[in-house]
Amino acid sequence: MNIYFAGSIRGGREDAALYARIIDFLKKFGNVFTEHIGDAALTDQGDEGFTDRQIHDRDMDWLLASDVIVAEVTTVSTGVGYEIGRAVSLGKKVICLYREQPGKKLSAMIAGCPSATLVYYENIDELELAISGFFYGITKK
Ligand code: 6IA
Repeated sequence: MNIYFAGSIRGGREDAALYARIIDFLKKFGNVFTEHIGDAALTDQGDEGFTDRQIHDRDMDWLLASDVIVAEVTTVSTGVGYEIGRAVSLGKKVICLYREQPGKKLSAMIAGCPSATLVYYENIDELELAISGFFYGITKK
């Protein structure tokens, strides 16, 4: 099972430590292409030594090679939204993870997308349970 984890980079790195925990957990279920997204050293300003075009093309190759896209969508990110849209149109299995924020609402384009599974969670235990349930559901089919 190849897994693409999507989380905010230029949208803001407030949840980087949480991404790292999710990525660690996802490794129980398969190979995670995008481990760098949990890297605390990756800021919203760095460039990793790649051009934007190289980043885009590499990520699209990984997305194409993935069976499942897991997106943490609490921090608003144009790139994550784009990846979800591309994944849905490629017919990939998509799960979006969202922590409710006071005074903020998840984009209707994600909350209203019938092709993506949406999980609202409050803590890591709920998150891990939901991820396990999702993978159990797709592997027993
Ligand atoms: O719009 P955002 O930057 O928040 O988009 C984040 C999403 O786009 C992530 O899920 C990644 O898969 C992808 N992405 C965006 N930038 C990068 C990147 N380095 N490396 C890998 N994936 C990326 C760019 C470093 C940046 C700080 C300039």
